Amino acid sequence: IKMHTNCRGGLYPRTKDIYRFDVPDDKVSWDVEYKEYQPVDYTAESVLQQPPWADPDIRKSSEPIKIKWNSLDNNIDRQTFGKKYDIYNHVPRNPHGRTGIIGRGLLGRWGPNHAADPIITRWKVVDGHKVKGQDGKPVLQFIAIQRRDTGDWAIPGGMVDAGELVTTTLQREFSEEALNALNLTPEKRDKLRKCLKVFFKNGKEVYKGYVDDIRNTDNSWIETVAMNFHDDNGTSVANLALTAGDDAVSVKWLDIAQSLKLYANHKEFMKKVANDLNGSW
Ligand code: RP5
Ligand code: MG
Ligand code: MG
Repeated sequence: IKMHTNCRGGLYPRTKDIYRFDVPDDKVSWDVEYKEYQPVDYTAESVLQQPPWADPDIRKSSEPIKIKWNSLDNNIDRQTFGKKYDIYNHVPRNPHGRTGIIGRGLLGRWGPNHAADPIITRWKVVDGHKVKGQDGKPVLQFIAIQRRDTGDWAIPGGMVDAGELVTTTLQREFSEEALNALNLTPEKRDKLRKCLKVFFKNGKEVYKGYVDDIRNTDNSWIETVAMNFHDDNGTSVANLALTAGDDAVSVKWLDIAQSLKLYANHKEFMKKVANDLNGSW
């Protein structure tokens, strides 16, 4: 298991005074004893108010709440892409180790919080010619958004709603964040959905698993399915007018290269895409 780094140390996102308990590299694994470990307990107010995307606070409830861990719990997918997670003190334990914080932080679900990441690519073309990178291979570009919460450039991904198909999440999040679909009239949104449907049919899986996200805690973490949708001849999605929407403040085509700096472990996904399409890295 690859060690997480983004969800360790420092101030927890969107708080002023919630600091993670320090977890040095050699104390990340639960298999290693860490006697001094005293993680802070934090769950954001927005989560405690229990919106539809959040679980109840099982540790504080008077009557027992039945949650089907490691399975499809009615509409909520509590399965992990990794090995089954353990339950300690009635709550799931992050399979990637300590984070210095217990509770759910900004995440709604105990255990895995499922997301989907649509990676839309095209070849970089200038004056009708494919641009080549230093390695002599053609340069790829992907549609990136700038996140409102951290300012980082990222894939326009989002959370899978309860009962939602991942294929739906991929297209919906892309439309909301990169095309500002939430600001369209219902008729126009419907038209857009039908147009995109064809393009979103041919996806290739790039990654499936744990995300090293700054919001992860000892009890809640993000897992994602990243899919690549490639416009090889630049005739469809490559020509879309991009407008940032929802939790994105900017959107643009970004060159895929080793020098990229992206949110969470999204750069890892880009390397895989460049490799799969034989593009420059
Ligand atoms: C990342 O956060 C995932 O890879 C996905 O891109 C995103 C989902 O969270 P929101 O964009 O909904 O905040 O961990
Ligand atoms: Mg979103
Ligand atoms: Mg998002």
